[in-house]
Amino acid sequence: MGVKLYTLDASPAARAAMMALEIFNVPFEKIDVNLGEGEHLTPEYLKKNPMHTVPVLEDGDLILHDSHTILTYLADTYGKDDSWYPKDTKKRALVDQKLFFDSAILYRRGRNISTSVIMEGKKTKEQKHLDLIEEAFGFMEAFLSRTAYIAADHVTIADVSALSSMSSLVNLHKFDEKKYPKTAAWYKKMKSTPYCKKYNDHGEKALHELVTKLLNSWKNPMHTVPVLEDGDLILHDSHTILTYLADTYGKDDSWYPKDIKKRALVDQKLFFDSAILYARGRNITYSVIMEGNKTKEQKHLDLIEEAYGFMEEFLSRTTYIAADHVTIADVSALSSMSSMVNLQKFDESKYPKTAAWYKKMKSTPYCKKYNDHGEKLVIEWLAKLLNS
Ligand SMILES: N[C@@H](CCC(=O)N[C@@H](CS)C(=O)NCC(=O)O)C(=O)O
Repeated sequence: MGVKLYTLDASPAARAAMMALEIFNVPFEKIDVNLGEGEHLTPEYLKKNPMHTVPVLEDGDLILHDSHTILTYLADTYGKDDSWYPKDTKKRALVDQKLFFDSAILYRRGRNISTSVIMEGKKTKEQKHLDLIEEAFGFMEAFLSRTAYIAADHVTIADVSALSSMSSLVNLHKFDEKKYPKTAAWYKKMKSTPYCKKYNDHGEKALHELVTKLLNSWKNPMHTVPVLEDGDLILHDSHTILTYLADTYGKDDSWYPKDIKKRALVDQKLFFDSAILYARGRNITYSVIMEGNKTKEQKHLDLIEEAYGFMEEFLSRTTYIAADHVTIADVSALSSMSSMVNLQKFDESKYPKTAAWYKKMKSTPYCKKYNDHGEKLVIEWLAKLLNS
């Protein structure tokens, strides 16, 4: 009867157990327990672990829950020597102390937040929970100022346990490397280990993505980026963000006029960007990236061609798309155009006014700083998918 581990990649406790199995070279059957589907609450699972947590280790007739116990058992049973978990009672006590520290402090303080967001549907991280994580970072720094690893001058199972918890904590609360230099160095070392790469990093990312998604779903029920937070105001939709920023932080009203008629012309072009320019580029990016289509549909390309025509018409009337000076409507159109020209050939001789406007807008410092890199990433991503 081989070793079985009931596990879940996103769980820090389960990741510690998987890393230990790897370290002690124990082949195991990985049985994923989907907590979201309630697989940990079935009568069979509760028989193995009345506390319905992952991980659970089965080794022959022994069934163990609690990752820390699993680590000590694996080290004692499968460790080639006692360096990971010393037999010397004093040295062992120091490792145990840090395992209990992980159980009660490091792991628990991360779980405060993940439980409140995932299980209780809380929409923000509570400050008191963040303060407790900050304090825990301080404890780590104090330990690592005394020994190179958290329980000794060499790596022990306590580091493996703390690593899985820390890797979740740093995603929940900013970890200031300058404030905690010893912990930062220890963390870097632990993160570079092969067992961490194999059994921690993927699950760490999965948990981080889940928590971020749940927190953002409150900020933006439409789950799009960008979302702007300015104090207690949360705004989604780039066009609204642009109007808000111009109204609130603009030195004068040239980017977004206060005069109702002039403003209406800018609004018109913002809606044009939202419904036509941006949407017609997204037709293609969505079909390739989200739906896995391997070619650009001709009807989508035709719609882009038509949109170029609209731009040319607007720019034959005014120098910029909503006025004779630059406005936020140009900024919005610039980001959409810079994606479209990579999707459908933009013929400069057919659209000379648009070509001149585009060149001018592309040479602005804000475009170079915040548009060009992202534009390039999307082109590369699409090219890869279309050629795959
Ligand atoms: N002290 C336990 C904590 C395990 C734990 O709470 N696991 C979480 C996932 S990280 C879990 O299974 N939660 C489901 C539940 O409590 O019902 C250990 O180290 O194994």
